[in-house]
Amino acid sequence: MLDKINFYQTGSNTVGNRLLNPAMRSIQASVDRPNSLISGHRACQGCGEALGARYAIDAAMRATNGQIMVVNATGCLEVFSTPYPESAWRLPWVHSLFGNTAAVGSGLAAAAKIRAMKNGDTNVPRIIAQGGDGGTTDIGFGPLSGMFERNDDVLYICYDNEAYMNTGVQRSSATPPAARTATTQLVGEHPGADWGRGKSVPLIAMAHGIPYVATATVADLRDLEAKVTRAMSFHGARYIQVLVPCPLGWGLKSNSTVTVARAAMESGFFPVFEAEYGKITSVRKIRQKQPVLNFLKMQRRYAHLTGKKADPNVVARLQALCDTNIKNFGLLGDDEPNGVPTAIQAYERSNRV
Ligand SMILES: Cc1ncc(C[n+]2csc(CCOP(=O)(O)OP(=O)(O)O)c2C)c(N)n1
Ligand code: SF4
Ligand SMILES: [Mg+2]
Repeated sequence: MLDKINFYQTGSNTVGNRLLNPAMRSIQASVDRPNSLISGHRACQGCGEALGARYAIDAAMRATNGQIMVVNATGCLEVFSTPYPESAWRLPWVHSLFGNTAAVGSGLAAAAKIRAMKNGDTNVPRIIAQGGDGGTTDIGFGPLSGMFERNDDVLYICYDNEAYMNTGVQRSSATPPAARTATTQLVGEHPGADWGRGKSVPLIAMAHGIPYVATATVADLRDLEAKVTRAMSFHGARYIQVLVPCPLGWGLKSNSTVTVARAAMESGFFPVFEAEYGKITSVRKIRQKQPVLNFLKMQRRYAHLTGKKADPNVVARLQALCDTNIKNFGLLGDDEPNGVPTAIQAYERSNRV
């Protein structure tokens, strides 16, 4: 008897899957894809930020019929894509300072609206502001909170690689505990980044009550595309934080960017969810639960936790953070979020001696 042929790809959401119904295909599977961020830029091989930005901005272009203007904070994304006088962007794109991206986005949104009103034009360009975690969670945080509070019509995308990569891997308020960076060395009682510090900007964004907040990773690019598309269906302030592993800063093999992002998601290290007007509306469930050790083992920034001299208590502490995320966000099975999820930092702070 002949073996049954299984077209495994037919029902999968594999990026580039041309066997799917056209309406369900990734924009990258289409010959008409906008190619907003074109090849030839100078990102490192395997850069998660380049991958995330390409998918996010192409999805926004599709959702708005190409009516997008982008403001970009200083950081790797700006430096590798736009070494003056060249640029790999193929859409209207403005370089801002490191800390004022959200403010420039707010100004552009107001200008676009007024210009359209004056001209009787109904086709108002939509604005996206984007930057790294340092530019977003630290230096640009004030303008970002202002943009949220005024409900300015801007989608802000933070590409979170958990440190200031462009200037040599310094710690940001998105750097997770125990990670080695240039400014959190392996010294003292608790080597690497401090415990009980940092902040969750997605949860802070939710507390502003803005129309849309989401997290995503480059391990699920269809999910990222869907979230950007959903974000563009709202007016007002919106925020998406995308986990984008950085081979250089995390000490990864350049072909493991997606694998490590998946481990972050499947261990509960980086909870993936979306929220509307301050309430969680969906959670991307863990499909194949992984221990946090899988995530740690792939990265040299965590080599001190996986070698012979590793302290198992530190790994257990990181596992406890993941378990707290799993519980708080309801990441497993039919579990519901546990009331208003709290940041993992709250767990650590409340357990401090
Ligand atoms: C006011 C100011 N301070 C410092 C810098 C130097 N600087 C440029 S990019 C950067 C780090 C960017 O980190 P992040 O926002 O996380 O983006 P990444 O490079 O990691 O993608 C720093 C510190 C600057 N350009 N402006
Ligand atoms: S340092 Fe990291 S974020 Fe910057 S271009 Fe290289 S891989 Fe991308
Ligand atoms: Mg960064």
